[in-house]
Amino acid sequence: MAVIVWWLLTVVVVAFHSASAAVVESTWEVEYKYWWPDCKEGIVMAINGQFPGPTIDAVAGDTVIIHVVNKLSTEGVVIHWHGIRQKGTPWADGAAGVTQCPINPGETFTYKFIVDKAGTHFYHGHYGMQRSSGLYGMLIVRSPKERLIYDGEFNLLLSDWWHQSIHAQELALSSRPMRWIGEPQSLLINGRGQFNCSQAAYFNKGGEKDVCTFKENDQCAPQTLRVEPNRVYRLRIASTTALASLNLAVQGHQLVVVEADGNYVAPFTVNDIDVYSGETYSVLLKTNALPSKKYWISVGVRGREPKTPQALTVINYVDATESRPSHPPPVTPIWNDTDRSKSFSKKIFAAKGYPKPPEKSHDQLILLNTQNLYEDYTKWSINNVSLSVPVTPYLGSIRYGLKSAYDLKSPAKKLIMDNYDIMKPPPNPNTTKGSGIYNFAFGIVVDVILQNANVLKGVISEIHPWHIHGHDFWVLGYGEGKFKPGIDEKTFNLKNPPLRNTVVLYPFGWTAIRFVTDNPGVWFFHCHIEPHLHMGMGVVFVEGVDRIGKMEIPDEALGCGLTRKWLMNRGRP
Ligand SMILES: [Cu+2]
Repeated sequence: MAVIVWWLLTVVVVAFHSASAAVVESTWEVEYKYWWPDCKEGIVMAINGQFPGPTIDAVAGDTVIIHVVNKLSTEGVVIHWHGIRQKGTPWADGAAGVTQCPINPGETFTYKFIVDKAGTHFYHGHYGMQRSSGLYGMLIVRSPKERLIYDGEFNLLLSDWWHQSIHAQELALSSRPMRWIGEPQSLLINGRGQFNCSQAAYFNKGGEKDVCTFKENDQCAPQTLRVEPNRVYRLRIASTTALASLNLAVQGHQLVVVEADGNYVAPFTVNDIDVYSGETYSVLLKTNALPSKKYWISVGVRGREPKTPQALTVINYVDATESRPSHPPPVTPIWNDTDRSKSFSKKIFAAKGYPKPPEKSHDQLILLNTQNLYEDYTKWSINNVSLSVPVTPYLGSIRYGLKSAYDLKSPAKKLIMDNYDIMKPPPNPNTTKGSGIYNFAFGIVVDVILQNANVLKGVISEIHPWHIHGHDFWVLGYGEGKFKPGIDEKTFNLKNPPLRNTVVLYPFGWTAIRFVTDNPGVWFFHCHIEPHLHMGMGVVFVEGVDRIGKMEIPDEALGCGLTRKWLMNRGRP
């Protein structure tokens, strides 16, 4: 009987896979290259000589195989597939120190994983601050049965750019006292921006003299998006910024938001869209404006006082007779209008047909986000633990039971909140360092309440977009001030909360999410602002320790730290 069941299962699985699944395979050489991302020479981390890296275009169910060759002469590298859940392949998640060792210079590591679900995603470096050096690209997973109807599509990968190298930035942030890296010099759309000049200078006080002088083939020249009138285009938007929260608007056009972080949402129409680092959106744009004109796409900074000019590119109707848009670009909504941002976040609901979250959770974490000092170094802490990622990847130390590889002690599940005033600087600024590990049994429902607070000095609370690896979570709600356990749970949206992998934590407020621990592995959960993560703003979720203990993890993922030693001796003392 058991044999027959096994045989039936095999037939079903094989039939399912052979119907559509393909293999998308490439070899990528990662190396530094001189580039002109914003019309000024800089150094980018390029893939196969391209910046941004190549777009992965796959269909749900496909297997993606990427052989990453590290051609950086003196540093390791990894690549994280942002939004891909890595079911059954946690070692392919590409988070250095969490799921694998950095790939050594000259060596190759093969990422092999199934893209199980359609969506707009991206990939990026996840070692030190390498994302900020330009190691990123789009990752599109198509649905074999797309439910949206549109005539064409464009990818808009948004990033921010500094003229200072990431090594100088890392040193600045890790110095005592900390030296702040400042706001980015430029914003980039698909790796292209303009420093010190404006495409829209005709409308500025400076007039013609501030006009950009790039030539069509320059690396900083914006792509113009050529569209036909009266069609529907899907804009796939992803933000991989290191710091900036963004707002995107298309002049003269409304946007219908249809997808967030790889999940369809109930469609709603807006004039502009907020995008935080780590988020992706699809919006539908109907080309129903006057076809004789050209229109700006503008991207500007929100949430921090902007010191970086808007990034601009142009929508070009095929019949346009203008040489350039005849009106100035849309003005980015004022940076500190947080209510406007919140009202946008609160418009996002799951599309029809998405699973509702479980009614109740088995476990709850309340994670207090604070800025602190550790021996006078500036740090970010979660429940008074600033994350310090160990040399040996957690996934390996847990697989092989190497308990000395990391700090086994979990941070508190909730910090005593009663006497902590989130509206004021911490009374005791000092924090501790640790591995930030929370252990969960397989198959339970976990709520996480992210609680924001005031920073070290002044009356300031920053925006933190939190991103989870290995999962989507339901966004159950946002609130002002301090979360009230036992009371605020009653406000949770359990009817149609959106499924996402990144969610924003607003200043002086809280954000609640729920997820199911259905993916054995070790999953990073962290602020997607690169300097904040560098300064310890993250935790690590371990799911199903017993199942991790039985995994066949490729040795190549673990050739460092105590796992290297273990593998050399295969556990013999
Ligand atoms: Cu942050």
